[in-house]
Amino acid sequence: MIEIDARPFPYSFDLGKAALVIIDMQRDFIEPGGFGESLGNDVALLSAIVPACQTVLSSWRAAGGLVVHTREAHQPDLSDCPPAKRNRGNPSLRIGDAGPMGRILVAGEPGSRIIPELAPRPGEIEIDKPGKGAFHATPLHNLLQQAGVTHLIFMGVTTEVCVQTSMREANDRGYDALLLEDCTESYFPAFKASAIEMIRAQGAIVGWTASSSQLLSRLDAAPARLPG
Ligand code: C5J
Repeated sequence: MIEIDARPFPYSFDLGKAALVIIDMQRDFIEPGGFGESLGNDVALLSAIVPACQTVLSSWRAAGGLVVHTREAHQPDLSDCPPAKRNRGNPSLRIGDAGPMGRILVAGEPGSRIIPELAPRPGEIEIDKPGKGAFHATPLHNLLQQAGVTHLIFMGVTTEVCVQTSMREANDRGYDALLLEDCTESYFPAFKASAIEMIRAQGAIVGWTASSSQLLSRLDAAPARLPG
């Protein structure tokens, strides 16, 4: 059992029943010249977390933990993108339109790929999700149940949109979820701060938060888990 000095109180998990969930670290949100930047966002805020995410991913893999990567990506025919989603946001650059890195938020397009620094490896779970939450209209819950997972450790972007939504969905499905504060970011720093407060308020109503160093110090001391 690994115990982390998290907030609002310690978070304990068994590595064999936990997964590291990396939300939407895709080129269109993180890289200069992508969709996020074309909307006027400062993507440097988001790319600043990449080294911390890499360190956690590398240690998690070395410890033998399960990894889940998500992408916010729709089918090419947009059959999984309801008008309520497509018609909002930026009216001049909508989901499915040609963007700077291919069709925006469409599966398989260059902009929808995970950034190379965090590229998925064979055996890791990859989820294309049509919603903000990682569980909505995806096989994620079934896959985690089959693997006996009870605890989820979250990283990724953006804190108040897809990360927080996924953590709320996880809580509703019975998972204990922890967010690594320095491994998540928003285009709006005040929204990140508020989301973190909301997650851990009222006795971890959504989940726990901690720094990556708090996880790493425990993970590096834990015996590596053998696959299978
Ligand atoms: C994510 C978004 N991934 N902000 N999407 O948070 O639209």
